[in-house]
Amino acid sequence: TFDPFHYYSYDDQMKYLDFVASRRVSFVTQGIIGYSSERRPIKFLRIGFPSRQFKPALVIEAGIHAREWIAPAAALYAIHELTTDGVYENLLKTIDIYVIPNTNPDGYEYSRQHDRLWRKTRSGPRGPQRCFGTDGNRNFPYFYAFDGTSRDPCSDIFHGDGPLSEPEMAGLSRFLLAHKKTIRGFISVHSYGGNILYPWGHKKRTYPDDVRDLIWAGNRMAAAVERVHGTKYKVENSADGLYPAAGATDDYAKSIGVKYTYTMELRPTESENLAKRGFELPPQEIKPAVEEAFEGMVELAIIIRNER
Ligand code: 0X9
Ligand code: ZN
Repeated sequence: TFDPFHYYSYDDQMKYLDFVASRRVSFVTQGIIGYSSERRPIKFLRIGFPSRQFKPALVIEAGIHAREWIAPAAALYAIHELTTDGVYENLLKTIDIYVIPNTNPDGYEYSRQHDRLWRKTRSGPRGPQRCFGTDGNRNFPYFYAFDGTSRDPCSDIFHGDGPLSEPEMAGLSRFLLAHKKTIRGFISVHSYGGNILYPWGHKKRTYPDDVRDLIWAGNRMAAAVERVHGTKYKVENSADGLYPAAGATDDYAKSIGVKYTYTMELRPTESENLAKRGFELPPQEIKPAVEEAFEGMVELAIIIRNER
């Protein structure tokens, strides 16, 4: 049986998706956005009751950075709650939630088996030093390679051979374009820091026209997170608050017209981190971390539903 407060292998994550899809046939649909370099299928679930009326959609994408294990765990917890707790039934009659729990399966398994702090995909080798991997969150077409990225294939922020050079990212892009008419929200789940980051991310002091709406909704998400265990997430522009980094999923989603687009950096928060080891969030903390993150996601779903 599935324990949502455990770090699972990629195979076991996908087994859980298969299990949910087979058990809740009427309102859960499974799909594949594409295949990784090592040919692993990248699966997603669409959760929502069929409706004759227009339904907006929220997309939750996690795991693009291999070492951020709490991100796929949070996505699986969201699937678990949405498909087992009846309180979400009404919400799911008026909105569809797509969850892609792990967009970098090769990197994730490499982080589990060889190098805990691996970040990138596993394509390659490239260059004279025969280095592997591209930073998937630098591989998207909006202001590609503009700042905060590297052309060195050995760098942790290598942007790839060109926009969407990675099959995982090409798959995610195709998926977003195919559904862009319905997608109103997009959350890229990462760790760590305790932030809700809004666009644009490629350049400091550069914001979309509707940035006030994004800050407003981001503050509501942060308030929802805080109500669970008192954790204070910071709502900030990603370039101003962290650093400029071009070619990320959040900017790409915004650039194709998704209104409410965020990156969530889960626990540990920056202030806790001295004691808490960054990406290696201890298993005892999975539960509070995913519980609070989930409330932030639900809050955005409610906002989108109310604007329909
Ligand atoms: O650098 C990143 O890709 C993200 N931080 S992480 O520590 N998880 O690697 C932040 C991405 C924020 N979004 C943009 N800069 N567009
Ligand atoms: Zn990350």
